[in-house]
Amino acid sequence: MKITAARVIVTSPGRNFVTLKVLTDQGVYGIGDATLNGRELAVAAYLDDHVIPCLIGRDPARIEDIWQFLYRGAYWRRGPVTMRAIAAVDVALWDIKAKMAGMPLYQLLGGRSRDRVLVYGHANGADLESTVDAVGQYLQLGYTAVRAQSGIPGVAMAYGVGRGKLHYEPADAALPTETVWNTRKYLNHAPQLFERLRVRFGQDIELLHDVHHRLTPMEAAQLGRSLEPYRLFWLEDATPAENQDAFRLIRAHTTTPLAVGEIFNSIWDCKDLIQNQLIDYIRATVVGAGGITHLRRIADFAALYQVRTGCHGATDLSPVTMGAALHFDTWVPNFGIQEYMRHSTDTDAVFPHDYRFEQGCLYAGESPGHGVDIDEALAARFPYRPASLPVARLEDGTVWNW
Ligand code: EZ4
Ligand code: CO
Repeated sequence: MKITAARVIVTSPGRNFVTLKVLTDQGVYGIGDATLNGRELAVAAYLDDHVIPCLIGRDPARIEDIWQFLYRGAYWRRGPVTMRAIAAVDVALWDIKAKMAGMPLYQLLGGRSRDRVLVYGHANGADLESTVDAVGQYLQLGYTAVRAQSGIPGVAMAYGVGRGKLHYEPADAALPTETVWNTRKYLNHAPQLFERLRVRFGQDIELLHDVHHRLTPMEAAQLGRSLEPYRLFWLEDATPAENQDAFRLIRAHTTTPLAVGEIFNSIWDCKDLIQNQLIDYIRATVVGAGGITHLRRIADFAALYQVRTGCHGATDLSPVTMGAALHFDTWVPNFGIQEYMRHSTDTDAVFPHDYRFEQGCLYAGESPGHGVDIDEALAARFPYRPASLPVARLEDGTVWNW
């Protein structure tokens, strides 16, 4: 069996996606996601100029060998652009292998470890009251786990507050929108949100919160401690993770569970946090961390330390990543939770898929492969539009972590 061609499809059915389609001499093809929010064309060029020419003529069954070739062979290892390109190839090859085997992908990984995949939705509102209402809406839709983010009085455009009810799309302009951040107001406000949520909805639902890298280690420790009465499922990205020792300090001061890793792209980003037991959930995902081949290596390592998975699943991860992630989640023994932001109807139409939502859980489909395709004719009707993630500044003008 040989790879005969591969092409990159860039489409924007509501937001930008980069998709790789790998074709073979047996008529079977595979699909992979290569979307990197705000930097889409860099990955498309990396695939077109440097990866696809190396794929032609190779045996698509040699997934591990092709992964090693693209990773070690580049000499310049890791990085978000390279690793997303590798992920796209890897997921497309797993798709081909599973289609050839006539099996859903989770069967090839080792079979089912659970009946369904617990997901959490994204509730947000401009103020406390509307955020509480938004959480209520998710509960009505059947969710049992909800991430809550609220606008903060005196902070214009706080992280995580969208314009629509079920959608939140931060990449909102061709050039980065500049937002303003105030840590003091946030630290005063966040516990009030979770106090209200527990009063209104009780103790049995799972509540999550994303700090989005905004705090220093000691501020994060204070927040973790002030949220302890509300028993969060996790507190995410409490401080930037380049210096992983920072999490020792947070850990020493709070029992609130910690999640990190949506921007990680290899096991080397995860290693110290995991082996020092500084986190509880690892957020690395199929598209971000080198595909199924590499993510399962991360998950197996995490299992040694009772760290569980919590794959990133925002809307900038295409339905192809969601489909692949659900097969991964169905298999992985140390599963924790899966993030699930609903895609727009246009996105769902461009990417026909067989996963489905029911009662707060997603179910991987049973069709051979990962179960997600791309309608190329429809994709062509939604051309690429430049869209950047925002930038945050403190009130004195200092650039901060968005
Ligand atoms: O802001 O994926 O937990 N989810 C998140 C996301 C990220 C976006 C950035 O592209 O933090 O919503
Ligand atoms: Co996040």
